[in-house]
Amino acid sequence: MSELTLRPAGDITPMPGIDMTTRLASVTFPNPVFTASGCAAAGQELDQFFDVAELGGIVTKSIMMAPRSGRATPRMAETPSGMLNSIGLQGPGIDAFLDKDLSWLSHRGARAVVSIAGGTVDDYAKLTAKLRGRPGLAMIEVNISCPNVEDRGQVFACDPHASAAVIQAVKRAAPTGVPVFAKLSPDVTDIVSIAQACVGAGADGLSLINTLLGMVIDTDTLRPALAGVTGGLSGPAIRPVAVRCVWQVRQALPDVPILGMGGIRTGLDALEFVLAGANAVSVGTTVFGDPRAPVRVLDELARALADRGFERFEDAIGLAHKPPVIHVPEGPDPVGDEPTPNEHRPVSFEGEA
Ligand code: RRO
Repeated sequence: MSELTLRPAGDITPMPGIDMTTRLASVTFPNPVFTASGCAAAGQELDQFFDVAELGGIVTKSIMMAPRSGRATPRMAETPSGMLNSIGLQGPGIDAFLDKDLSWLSHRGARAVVSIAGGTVDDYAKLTAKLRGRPGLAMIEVNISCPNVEDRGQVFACDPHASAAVIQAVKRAAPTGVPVFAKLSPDVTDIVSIAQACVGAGADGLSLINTLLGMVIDTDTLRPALAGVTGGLSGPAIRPVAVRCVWQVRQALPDVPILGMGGIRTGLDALEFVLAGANAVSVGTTVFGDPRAPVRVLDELARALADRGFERFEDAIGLAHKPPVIHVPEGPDPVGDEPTPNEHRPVSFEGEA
């Protein structure tokens, strides 16, 4: 890894006796809570609310080669338990991002997960090449699933061959030791086949999920609420979809690291993703209402694990895929077919992975 300035886990807020470290491919992070791409730019705005280096990582807003103003306004609409966005990849372009944002994150001692987005395979390769040798770069998230593009054919993550072509190009250009994660869309018939194509092309891990394509019509104007007509749906409304995607991909690819996201508001929401198979989680939409949410979720997750008898975060990853463990106290064997009192007790897990 090139000049990576990672803070040691000891600098992080103490957890209640839990080892919160998590490994994503070749990189070990001090804890499993990250920001989500697009919800906190490059972290500067959040730094007034907490130390951005306290999180496992800061996932930056997807960056393209050139500066881009994005879609016309209005770009946001409220939805039941969620939000619709149609930002359209607004950003300063890779050169300004590297000079201003990535260097700031590195200076702050944060672990930067840089999200990249392109219109062509070549764009992705060029963006990746620009990231070589950059201090503070912990990981690359390859956004192949932005719903807010002119042409649905540009959503690489809707097609396994297109996804694989992007990932292969990024892997060829990526700095050694920096994991490459593919960010997938839930808007496909079979997310597992896309995940397999990405891993087959060299992805070191998967980010699950991007927003779902949605639409709101304003019943006063009688027209679409967003200027871009459709947008990406995020927030708690999509959490069960996201948990399902993490579950299915973990089932099919048991050894591939997953960064899970989609409507996480609390530590228990995060725990759901972890039990489904996420090795780490991103907290996104909820920061608009509660900018301290990522550190709060981290604290709540650590406490939730402690309350359930875990000593290591990693022991909880994918646990929901295992059969429940029923504890039967020692004593004389029950006679007959009647259930013993113990059989009515809640099932408990002893943190075994
Ligand atoms: O910028 C956006 O409109 C956007 C992106 Br890049 C994305 O990946 N997901 C989303 O909901 N919006």
